[in-house]
Amino acid sequence: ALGDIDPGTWDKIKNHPCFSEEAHHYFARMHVAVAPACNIQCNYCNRKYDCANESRPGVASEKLTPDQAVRKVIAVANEVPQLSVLGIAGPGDACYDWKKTRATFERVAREIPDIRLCISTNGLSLPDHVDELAEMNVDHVTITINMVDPRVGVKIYPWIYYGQRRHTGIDAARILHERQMLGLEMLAERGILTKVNSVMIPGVNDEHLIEVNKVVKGRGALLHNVMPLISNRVHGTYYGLTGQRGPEAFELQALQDRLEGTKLMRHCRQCRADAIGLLGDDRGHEFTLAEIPDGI
Ligand code: CLF
Ligand code: SF4
Repeated sequence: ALGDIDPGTWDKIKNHPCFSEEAHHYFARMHVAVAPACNIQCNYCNRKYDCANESRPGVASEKLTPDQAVRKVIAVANEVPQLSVLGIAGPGDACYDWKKTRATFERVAREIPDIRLCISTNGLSLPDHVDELAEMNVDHVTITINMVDPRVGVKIYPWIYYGQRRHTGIDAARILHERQMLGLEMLAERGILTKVNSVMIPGVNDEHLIEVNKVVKGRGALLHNVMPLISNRVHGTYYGLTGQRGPEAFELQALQDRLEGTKLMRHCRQCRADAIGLLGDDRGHEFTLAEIPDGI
């Protein structure tokens, strides 16, 4: 499936478990939850999981300072030989909570120069930091793009915070869309590999994701990962977008089969913002801060 990927790109993805399906059997990623703040509101968010920007009720992540994160990355690198990628994927937005993201990447790169750096963002603040990402050798970026039409966006995003104030309605969705498109183009210009994650929300953006797929391909995205909205019933109500159900597996697959633009990622495990290990084999519980010695 990756036959038409050029050798330079292949070299960058061959040990990234999300960007290469082959790699996910052999290479591990870890997330550090250093970025709790977010600048938009997704109707489905509960800040427990990310990359995904998806919603799955669960146990809260341990939020780390950059120093704690560096200690944790070193401890994990010593225990998990397959570790190849450090990702920052929330639990808020890694580009909005930029100081902590930047400090973490800089310190980790100093300690472990060969680890690949990866970031996941909603895209609103991304254009402000693309040059710094390039300087820090962050070569994998994921943007969560759920629409390319603000009329769809208004059903997903009640507000955004941008330019020192809150925007709502069509205005909010339009600004977010423009910033996401600008971010995509800036990454492509700099040769930073970009994946688009989309949350499939039945009745809201399911058909529309066909258009999203075409548009993001046109703007240089390497991969498109369509994930199901996870909408568990909690206390009798669905936890999704305004009580929205998630898609059935067959609905997700039927949509994926219709996407003909950019290449699809189909092995996503919708990781927690503090996941560690091979995809689908989360070892995060083995590395709580309490168990990491101060001295390292
Ligand atoms: Fe993490 Fe995301 Fe980087 Fe991967 S996860 S920041 S690109 S290193 Fe991967 Fe997890 Fe799916 Fe994300 S399986 S939720 S796509
Ligand atoms: Fe939640 Fe992520 Fe949306 Fe921010 S971008 S509101 S953290 S799902």
